Amino acid sequence: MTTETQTQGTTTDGFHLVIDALKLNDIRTIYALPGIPITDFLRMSQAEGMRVISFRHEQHAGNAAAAAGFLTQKPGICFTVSAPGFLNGLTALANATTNCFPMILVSGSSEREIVDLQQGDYEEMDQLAIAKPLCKAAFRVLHAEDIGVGIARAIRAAVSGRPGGVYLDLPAKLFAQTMDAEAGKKSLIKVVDAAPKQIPGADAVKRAVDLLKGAKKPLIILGKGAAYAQADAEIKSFVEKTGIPYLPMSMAKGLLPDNHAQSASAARSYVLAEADVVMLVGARLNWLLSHGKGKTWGGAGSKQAGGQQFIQVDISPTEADSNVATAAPVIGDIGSCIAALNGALGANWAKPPADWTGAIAERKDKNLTKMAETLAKNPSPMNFHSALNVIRDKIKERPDAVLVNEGANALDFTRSIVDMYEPRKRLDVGTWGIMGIGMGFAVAAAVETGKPVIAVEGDSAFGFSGMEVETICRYNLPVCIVILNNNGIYKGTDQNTSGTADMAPTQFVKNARYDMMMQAFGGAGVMAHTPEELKKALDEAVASGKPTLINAVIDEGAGTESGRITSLNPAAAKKK
Ligand code: ADP
Ligand code: TPW
Ligand code: MG
Repeated sequence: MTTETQTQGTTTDGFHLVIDALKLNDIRTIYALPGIPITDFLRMSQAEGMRVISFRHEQHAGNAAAAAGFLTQKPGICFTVSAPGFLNGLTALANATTNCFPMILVSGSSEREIVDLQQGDYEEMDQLAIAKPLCKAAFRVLHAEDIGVGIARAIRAAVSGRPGGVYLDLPAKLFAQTMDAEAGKKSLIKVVDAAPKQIPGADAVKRAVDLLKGAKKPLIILGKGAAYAQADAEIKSFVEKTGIPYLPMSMAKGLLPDNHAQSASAARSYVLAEADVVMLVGARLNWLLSHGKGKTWGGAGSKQAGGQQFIQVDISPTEADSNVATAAPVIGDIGSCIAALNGALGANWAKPPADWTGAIAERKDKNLTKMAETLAKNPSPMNFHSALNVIRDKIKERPDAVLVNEGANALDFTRSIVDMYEPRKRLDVGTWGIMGIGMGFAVAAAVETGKPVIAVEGDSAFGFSGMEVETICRYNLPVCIVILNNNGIYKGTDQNTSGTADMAPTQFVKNARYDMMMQAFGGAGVMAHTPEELKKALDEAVASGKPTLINAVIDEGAGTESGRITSLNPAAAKKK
């Protein structure tokens, strides 16, 4: 091992033990931002053959690690410096945990003795205590001989059961500790079966199948847990064998192609209100599904249940009954659960009643025709629809490309207009609706998949991680950023009514040249005022793989307040 030769004969040190422990567990990429005490660690990692992707802000390194975790089922690794670097990474760690993405945030920390007596060390902070409530597990390693155990525990905690974020605290002193190289090697652990299968009980499977059998209006909802599980063939087989209409949640789009005959996306409000038995597969009944009750679900009032019976396929037993009663929980990993359900369907499964599937098809056809008419229009200035029609065509042509998406209107319109055809190709703002994931996710998507990445960004959303265009150029990643630029948050037409000179809080500099930001670092920056210009620039970007930013200027009055979630604004609630 080169490690041993570089560490003077027969001793090794904390730096190399961490590197070797990661490598032993097939972790080859580190997302990071250097500084004391991890600068040398990153240099050594690179020298030892790891890919080190160095960012301009820790939040984006953390978001990249989270996306890597979602895409690969291996924990994405993010390294930061102490206190401020750690805190900058913490948002990503918390967001990963919220979304059930496996990642490990590793932060260097200051001297324990000084931190605990609060004597004012360089970047002093009790990071472990702060991280704990925001992640799935948090560990600290104080001795070189415990590095193997520390990394193994972090990996297991991140990927087993419900995946999530893990914090690993590595004090500066640890890196320089030395120990006998042979003993060091022996202390490392190769994690065996990091995410063990969890097989559902036969009675739970039978209960679910019986419920589905009796349903007149069944519906399947696929969530990002189903996409994460990489049980694509089993899920496809279950959906097609049962003939049950399904709805994909945002990041489950493409798990089955969006143009699948059983997709009920274009009749979403109809199926949610009308279904009698709903099977959730890796999807929670949180705010994104109106908590399983209220008018969305056909309930009489905003808090009343619609009378659906729920089947919940999930790895977390405590997810059942979280919002409304779960009639049939099926607890296990999705691959094992769906395989068991497939096995229990039997040979003569009766497809859902034709009046249910027929009514859905009718609404779907109507809505798809309406959408096609809207997309065919070519207004001047360009609006969300005419710009996104170009992206829609591109993803159809290149279904292997990864689509990253954030914004308000820029998010909602993209989700409904741009069809996905392959699993795990759509990365977005997730459970929190968080802004700032854009460039971190785009970098990870390019690094982990090697495929073209198209990041469709609201102009505000882009600003949260915009400086990472330098990172994209530095690593020459095949990322094309398309900014749907409407001069502001939600729209560019708000006015300051106070009489002062300031702009309204949702407004940005008019006609901003985001394209020049990309040019500043050697990438291609292009203005697009029409769908034709957008198409030309996008074709070139994807064909060349060159880092590109397309500043797509759209009608500044086209959006709505908060996109689709206007009703969550307190002022809107007051009017109710
Ligand atoms: P969405 O936002 O797409 O509705 P959520 O993030 O709300 O999805 O839900 C994902 C669910 O998937 C979580 O409840 C999580 O426990 C579950 N999950 C994640 N991975 C697996 C897996 N491998 N097997 C079973 N359930 C999983
Ligand atoms: C970390 C609140 C939700 S959406 C959005 C903000 C600031 C930006 C919308 O403007 P954009 O899109 O991107 O230009 P468009 O097309 O509607 O004009 N801080 C965080 N997360 C969230 N969600 C916000 C603020 C928000
Ligand atoms: Mg905007």
